[in-house]
Amino acid sequence: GRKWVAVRLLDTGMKGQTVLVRGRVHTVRGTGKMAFLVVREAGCTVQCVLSVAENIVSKGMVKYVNKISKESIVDVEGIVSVPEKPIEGTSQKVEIQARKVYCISKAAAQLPLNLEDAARSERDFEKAEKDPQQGVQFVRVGQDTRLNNRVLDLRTPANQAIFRIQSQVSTLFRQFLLAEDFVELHTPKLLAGASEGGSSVFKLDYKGQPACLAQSPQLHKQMGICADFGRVFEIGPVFRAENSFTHRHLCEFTGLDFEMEIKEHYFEVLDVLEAVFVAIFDGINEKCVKHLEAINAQYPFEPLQYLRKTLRLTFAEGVKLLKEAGIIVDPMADFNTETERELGRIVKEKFKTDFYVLHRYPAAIRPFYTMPCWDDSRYSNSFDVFIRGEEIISGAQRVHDPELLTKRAIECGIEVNTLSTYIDSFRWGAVPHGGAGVGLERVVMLFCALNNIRKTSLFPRDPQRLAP
Ligand code: ATP
Ligand code: AMO
Repeated sequence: GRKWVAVRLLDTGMKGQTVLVRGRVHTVRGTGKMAFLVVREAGCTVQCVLSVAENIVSKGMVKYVNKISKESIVDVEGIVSVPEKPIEGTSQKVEIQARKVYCISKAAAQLPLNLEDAARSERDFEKAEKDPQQGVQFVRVGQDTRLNNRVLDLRTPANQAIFRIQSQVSTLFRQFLLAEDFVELHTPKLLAGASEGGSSVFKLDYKGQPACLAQSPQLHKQMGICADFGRVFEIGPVFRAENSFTHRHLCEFTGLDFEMEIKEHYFEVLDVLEAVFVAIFDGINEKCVKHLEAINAQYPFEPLQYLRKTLRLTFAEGVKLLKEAGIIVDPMADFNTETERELGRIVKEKFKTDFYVLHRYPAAIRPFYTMPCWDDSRYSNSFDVFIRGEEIISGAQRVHDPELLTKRAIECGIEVNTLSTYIDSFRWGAVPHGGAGVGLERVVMLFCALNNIRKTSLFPRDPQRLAP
């Protein structure tokens, strides 16, 4: 019978048709005789016009619609029409000449943030400040107000787009790996000990036993390899009791992890990883055009530049590039955030890419499970991957010899007793293997050049935030 249409699907081809749409009251303005109701659904907007002329709707109906509070849910029945020029501030090219409006759920009259303000770009604010004659008063919505009222904040077009892109990233990751013969596993998140070093672990009581929240699926994804799954991956929560309050650290994030048998060289892991990411970037650019536009409208950014064949530099080459630019760093110590960014700028300039791999890190700055290089044990078969000079991925070949693994754990000051079942899995024969861990929120943040990881975390957890 009745034709329900999603707001985003309304187009000029439906001219003259009677449709039903459900959405939120984005804005409503009117006179005694007319009401202009902008209905929003999933970040897309359409104008619905109510007019008493020619007895299309009653005066009472216009009055009623003018009073519906913003963000209420309404059903609108009407005829699709095509205005001469697109209605400013709406995303769809059509209008609806409304016949009936039903309010399905009323929103509170006072909202903690104004959705129109929350969707404005920095450019809008600058324009309004330069041009006070216009008399428009925009209110900047601060990060805490947004995060405290995240459900409302998430309704903006840019936020809708961010999380739809995030969903694409994990979908593309999963699809690519499944096609490459990987198996999706789910590893435990309650563990007896730390997997990435003790300082950033959440401790808890497990029925009287000391326990931790998993800092990564590291140990169990490797045990999946020892259990003969050959190639495994997981998409799941990762917990880190980070102390630092930075733009790129969360206390809970989503890890995209994989682990695989290595036949000859850790470059086999990089081959898979780089192919996955080219597929992810291509996939977003192809499938998320509208979402990228919505993000750009609020947070303008340069599109990500990446090569068909990803650039691989050794850590030592990175040190050399920095030196040539006059930046002297300790060749055996990790780069700090500023140096990483600087190297990102140098690489972009020289190789025309925002996405690259740095490998063969000094062994001393990698986790205990990392395989040292066979030709020089001061270095390791490890890598980090960067977007715009910031780390999104860490990975390596792993030590699969139980004696060496025990020795490395002790040297790194890890409590070996909590690792005994992990180390034991290598005593029953273990194939050489390696893998990587990706931070999903960082991928989306850096793909879109956003300035804070809280923008790409649905309900962020940081050292000061445990709600909503
Ligand atoms: P990984 O755990 O793989 O290293 P990460 O991106 O979380 O991933 P960190 O180990 O936290 O990296 O830090 C990497 C580099 O960033 C370090 O060398 C450190 O110098 C720098 N860094 C970390 N935290 C901060 C901070 N709060 N402020 C400034 N720099 C930081
Ligand atoms: P690492 O500790 O580097 O490696 O973590 C892997 C990736 O996870 C992301 N990440 C974070 N994202 C948000 N907030 C944080 N606090 C945070 N910490 C890390 C980053 C990082 O590159 N077991 C190894 C991976 C492996 O070798 O397979 C590991 O956990 O994007």
